[in-house]
Amino acid sequence: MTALRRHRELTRIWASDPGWRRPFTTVNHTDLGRMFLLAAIVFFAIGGVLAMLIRAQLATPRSAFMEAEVYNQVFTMHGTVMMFLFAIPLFEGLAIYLLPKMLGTRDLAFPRLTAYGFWCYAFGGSMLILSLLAGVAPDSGWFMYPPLSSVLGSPGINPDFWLIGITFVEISAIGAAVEITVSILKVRAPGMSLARMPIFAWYALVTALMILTGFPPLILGSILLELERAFGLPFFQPELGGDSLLWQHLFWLFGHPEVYIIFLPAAGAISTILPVMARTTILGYGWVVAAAVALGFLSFGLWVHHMFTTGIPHMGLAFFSAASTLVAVPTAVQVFAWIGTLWKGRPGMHLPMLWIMGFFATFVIGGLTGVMVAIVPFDWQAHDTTFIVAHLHYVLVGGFVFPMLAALYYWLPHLSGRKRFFKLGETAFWLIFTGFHGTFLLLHWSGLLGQRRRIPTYDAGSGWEVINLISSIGSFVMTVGFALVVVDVVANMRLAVRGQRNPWGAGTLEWAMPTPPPAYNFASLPAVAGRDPLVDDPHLAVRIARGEGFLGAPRDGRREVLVVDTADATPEALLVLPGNTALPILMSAATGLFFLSFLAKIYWLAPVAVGLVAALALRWAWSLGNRSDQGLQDVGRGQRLPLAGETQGPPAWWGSVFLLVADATFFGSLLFGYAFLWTVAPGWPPPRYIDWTWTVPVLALGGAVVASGAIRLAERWPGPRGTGFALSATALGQVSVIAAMVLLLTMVPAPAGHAFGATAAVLAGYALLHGALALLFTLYGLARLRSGYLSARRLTEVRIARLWVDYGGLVAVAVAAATLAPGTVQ
Ligand code: HEM
Ligand SMILES: [Cu+2]
Repeated sequence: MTALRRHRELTRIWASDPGWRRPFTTVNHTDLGRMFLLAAIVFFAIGGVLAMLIRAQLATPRSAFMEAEVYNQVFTMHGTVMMFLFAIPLFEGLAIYLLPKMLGTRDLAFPRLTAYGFWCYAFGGSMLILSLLAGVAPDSGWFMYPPLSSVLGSPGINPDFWLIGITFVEISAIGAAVEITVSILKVRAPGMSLARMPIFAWYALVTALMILTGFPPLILGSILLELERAFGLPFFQPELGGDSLLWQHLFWLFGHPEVYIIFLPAAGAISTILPVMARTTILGYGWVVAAAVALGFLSFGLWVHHMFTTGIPHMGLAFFSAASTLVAVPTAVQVFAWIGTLWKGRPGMHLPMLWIMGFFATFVIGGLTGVMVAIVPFDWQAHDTTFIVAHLHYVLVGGFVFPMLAALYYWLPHLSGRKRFFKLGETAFWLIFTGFHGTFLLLHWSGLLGQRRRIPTYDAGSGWEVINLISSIGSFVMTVGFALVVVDVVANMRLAVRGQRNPWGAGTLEWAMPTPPPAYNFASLPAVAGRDPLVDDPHLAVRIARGEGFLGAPRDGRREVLVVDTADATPEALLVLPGNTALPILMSAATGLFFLSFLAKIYWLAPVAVGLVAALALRWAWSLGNRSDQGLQDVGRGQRLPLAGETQGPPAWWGSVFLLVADATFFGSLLFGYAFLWTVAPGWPPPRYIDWTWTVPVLALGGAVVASGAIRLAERWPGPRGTGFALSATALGQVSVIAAMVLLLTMVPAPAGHAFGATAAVLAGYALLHGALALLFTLYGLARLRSGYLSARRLTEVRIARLWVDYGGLVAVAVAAATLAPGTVQ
């Protein structure tokens, strides 16, 4: 087959639908990555306009530009938009666009999930922006502390938009994180062992795992606060056994890791770009990876440093203060690796490099003020002043926006296929860089002079006037710079001349394809033998196009990629990916309907929406798999592999595993909250606990044991009838678990009366939901068996069901123990 015919054939297979349908039905990671990036940039512009409004208001004392109520909405939405709708999605977009290309493959593991995540993000984000346009935007600060955000402090609908909209958006973050994790671990080019992985993939992996364990506490907190606001369950009300500090713990359990979730991708971009700019390889690859992993772990032990002023015991203060300063160590390892890389290379001052220099200058200051506020007595002074505003922008803008601008200019030739011609970028750099420091440097000082953050105005004669005027002028200069970047990028995307492939002389695989990239990325998948395949073999791109790699012979219109062993990347299986479909956008619309029903308090709509989602999910899942064993398939280079669905651990199974990791973190946070209230909150013990009964634990434990045992039997494939029998037994066990949880729910004392009843109800509800899910998975397995989709080799559905059955049983038993224990101890 000639290279041209191969190109045509693969394009026909992988291309998105033509015309207006393209964005709505595409499941292609290049398209969706671009859509994510574009949406994130639009939200950045919105957040930027809000920032300009803030600076306009604060430019002069006694300003009448905005009323206090409006100001509250504006700064809350600025923080919210920047953190949730810009920073995280920009990482997701970059990872979705880049990862398959860097990993030497054609798409991510779950293309339809990518699309579903995008639409959840787009719909949820639009909900928040609509609230702003309607003048009812959230106004209690981006971290939504109750009681300010509870019904007492905010009786209006404003906080509901935040709680519901952000939860909707976070679905997309969890989805993307599962996708990114599984793709990095299982869908790479053959031969790309973990130690040969591009460094960006390591950072993306750590970030994705942090999203999986960092976001669930926030989702839990949002659900609890929304339950309190809508139905009066008093999780955060001290008079009724709640505690508003519980929110702060849950929020910062998410919020501090969030800072690293934002910083790590930026560091990943730097570790990728810097060596190329310095015409060398990164110094201490292993150390840098270890530092990234260490940062990931450490950042979960630090959340309390956002709560130094809330009356934490002294031992706790000392511990969290020490741990917070400890973070400087892995950060320093990274910074020294970068400096060493510059040292051993021959750095060229291209525009991406200029941005990296800007990052260094800014981020180091942010890191230093970070160490300052990690010291408890200093924080007691600086807390809630503009010192913190300055610190957090040095870290977020210096540590994220600047590196992302470096990334933008580094990968721009890849996105556009053109050579940069309009050099507005350098001017823009200087405007943004000076504008940034003009805006924020002096705010450190005004903070020390006592200017509090979030104040709508201040008096003349406070001594802060000059600083604030300078700051506002600086932000104006910065905005002009950002506008120039947009003009520059658009001009270069549309008008510049075609450029050559791999203009920077990089070694990673994303440059081994024509630019802008074809729908299928690689005409054949390269076999990788080193960390910089393009340096090792300058003719790699040609050989890939000639079909000398794997899967160079397109067949049956199937979208094919390879699944590899996690550690050493030997090929394991052939994975066939789904094609274009509108299912993701429909399912996301149905999910949105569910959230809207709560926002509008039309509760009968919620079960309708759940039904719709379930029906669509069924269609989604049913379309996968085969009704007969396919046996070994030719994958090129003389190798034959089974289909992923005929192996033990296909990507779908791994996807469930990592989804369960997030789910278990959610449950763990719930148990933590329960223990926290029980031991710390005032107003305990409650008027009534649950009386001990044998029925609940016996039904739960018995059902769980039967279900888990039976599904193991089903997995051993005693034949179609035997498996059918075993799955039916599993379902029966599951019914017993569900019955136990329903019974438990009826025994819970009035949830609106005390936080104990409220928490017990949520725990039982959670276990009930997981019992139902496990039952659904089991029944689905039965239906698949009846229709001939299962065989001794094709057991993926049963294996996935087993994960959920085991988890559901475990949760039910834990919930029964946790809710019945206090009454028994008493
Ligand atoms: C682009 C230029 C930016 C400017 C001029 C700017 C300006 C400001 C100002 C003046 C405040 C303080 C509001 C107050 O205390 O009354 C603020 C708050 C904040 N900013 Fe920015 N900002 C910018 C970019 C960003 C970015 C990129 C992020 C995050 C990625 C961010 C995140 C935040 C957060 C989280 C707050 C706290 C909001 C709150 O108090 O609830 N900002 N910003
Ligand atoms: Cu922190």
